[in-house]
Amino acid sequence: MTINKELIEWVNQMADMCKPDSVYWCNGSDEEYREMTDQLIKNGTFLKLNENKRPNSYYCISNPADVARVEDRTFICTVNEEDAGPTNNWIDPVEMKNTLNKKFSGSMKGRTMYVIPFSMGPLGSEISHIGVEVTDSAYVVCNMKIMTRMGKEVLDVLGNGNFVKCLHSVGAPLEADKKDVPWPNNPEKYIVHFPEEKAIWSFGSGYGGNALLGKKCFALRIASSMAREEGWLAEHMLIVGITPPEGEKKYIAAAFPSACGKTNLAMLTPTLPGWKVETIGDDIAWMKFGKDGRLYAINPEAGFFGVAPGTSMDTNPNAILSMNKNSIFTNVALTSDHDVWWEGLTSQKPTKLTDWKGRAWTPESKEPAAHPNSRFTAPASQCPVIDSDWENPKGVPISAILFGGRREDVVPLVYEALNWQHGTFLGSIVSSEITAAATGNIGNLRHDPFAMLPFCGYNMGDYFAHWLSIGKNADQAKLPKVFFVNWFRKDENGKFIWPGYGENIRVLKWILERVDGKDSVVKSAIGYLPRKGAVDTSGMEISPERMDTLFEIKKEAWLGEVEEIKNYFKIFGSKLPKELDEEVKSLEERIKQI
Ligand code: TSX
Ligand code: MN
Repeated sequence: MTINKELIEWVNQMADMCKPDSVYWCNGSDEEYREMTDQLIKNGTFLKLNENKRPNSYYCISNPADVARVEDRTFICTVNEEDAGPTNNWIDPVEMKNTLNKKFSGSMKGRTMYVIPFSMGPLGSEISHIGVEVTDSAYVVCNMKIMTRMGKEVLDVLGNGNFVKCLHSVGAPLEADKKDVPWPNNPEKYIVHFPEEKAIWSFGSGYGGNALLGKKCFALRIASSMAREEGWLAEHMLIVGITPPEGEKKYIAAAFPSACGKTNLAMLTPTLPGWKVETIGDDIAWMKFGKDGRLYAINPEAGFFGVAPGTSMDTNPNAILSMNKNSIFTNVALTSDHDVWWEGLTSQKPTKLTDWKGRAWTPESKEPAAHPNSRFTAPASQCPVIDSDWENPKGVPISAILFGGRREDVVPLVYEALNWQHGTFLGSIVSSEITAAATGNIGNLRHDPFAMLPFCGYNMGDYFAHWLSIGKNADQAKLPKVFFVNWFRKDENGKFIWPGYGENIRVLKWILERVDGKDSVVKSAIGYLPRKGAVDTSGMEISPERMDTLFEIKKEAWLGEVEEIKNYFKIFGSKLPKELDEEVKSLEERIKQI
């Protein structure tokens, strides 16, 4: 199986603690996948979807108490509390290990412990890293098969090398002769990271980022901490290649908070004739400098774990086509002919459905048929616009980095940072208006620096400093240019001014022209704005006056924004890099001069 003594020893230790009935090493084969899905069907966890409509695809509903990431149960356990910082929950690692040793003791009784060797990133790429997840959930194994490169080949590449230790248990030991439930979990949940040990211990949840440990836990929280040590970047960013009608393809990376349509931008269907957008990834980017001094990015994942509601042939046809086979659906609604449905999939609601709680549903029902955080798990290789270089071990060179948020006022459609330091400042001030009632008061601003608030595995102040140092140590001419975008500005009647979606290619076009050095900007108090007429609106119904409102810089509103930023920056205390403090102050000075 493996020659890696440390791995064998660790698996033995975990089995001694968790006391599973058996230990199974996953090989990643299609045959193994079939055995797992058969078993999940037998257990009532999976339902096979209509083979004629959606081959080799499965339907699954979770326990209603286990439907999303649990940020208040997520911990960064560093020796020093300051290393976790003000945006993370911290507990002393020794104390946490004590607590968790008890939780995991016998937690896999009556179950199989699956050992999943996986690679984040193309096998053997210098930017990739290997993890091993041990889990008592076959649902996790099936999802990891789609979301990562998983199985035997990974052990060959690993050899005697290092790996990230990922321990997962749903925390529901099975008593002898007791029948299992379809979605075992534990009301007490712990999503725990030990960055100094490169280990993850996750207890009690079987859902998404809580349980598929390669994604948020490893590829963002642990990897961000590794990246800081080793001088690279692990970011919550999509990556796309953009090809002009008669021009060279360029790659950009973009970070947005949730509910801003990251997956939609990652698979954009451009409205401008002759333009092409191709997908490298929709969620995570690992970026390292190449020998030529440019920043190269890989997508560490192999699949999409996307929010289903709102995804349709209108909003994101390439996502819909990615999931037409070999996919898993969790907490969406089930149609009478055993296919899937969710709010926004079709304008006409089906007359009869089974909702995500397994109840009969009709359009008159009070609650949505699909859970708002319901998901599709689909292989990236099935995306019709997947980039030919998406598995290139070298990665793709990044020409521009975009930050953005959902802001109905104040923030223009697009502007460009003055330089890398100012770009780092723009990343640090990312914020979004809250759209989901569950997350807080609708309309309130939630600061989400670099869209990394729930995903930074160390002190966010040190993270800002890391971004600054990346810029200081690089060849300035080869650094990506930084931009800020906002698709969500509204007019005085509360209507979106910009049509968004495929029309966003017009903004991307301007960005690529800037990368090419085109003189299409005016300097403003907040950064470079497009010159009048520089954003291509040909064939689009939008008046020049309405375009102007998209770029309006309101003095009073921006002074309010500065106060908001200054106030937010206080939480970082002495960890706030002086450069960012200087950036707020000079922004304020420039606005006062308007
Ligand atoms: O994903 C979105 N994008 C990016 C697309 C590449 N959404 C959906 C956000 C929730 C996930 C958007 N919503 C975008 C957008 O650019 N813009 C908007 C706002 C909007 C919504 C509806 C319309 C226009 C703008 N409809 C009409 O104009 C008819
Ligand atoms: Mn994400």
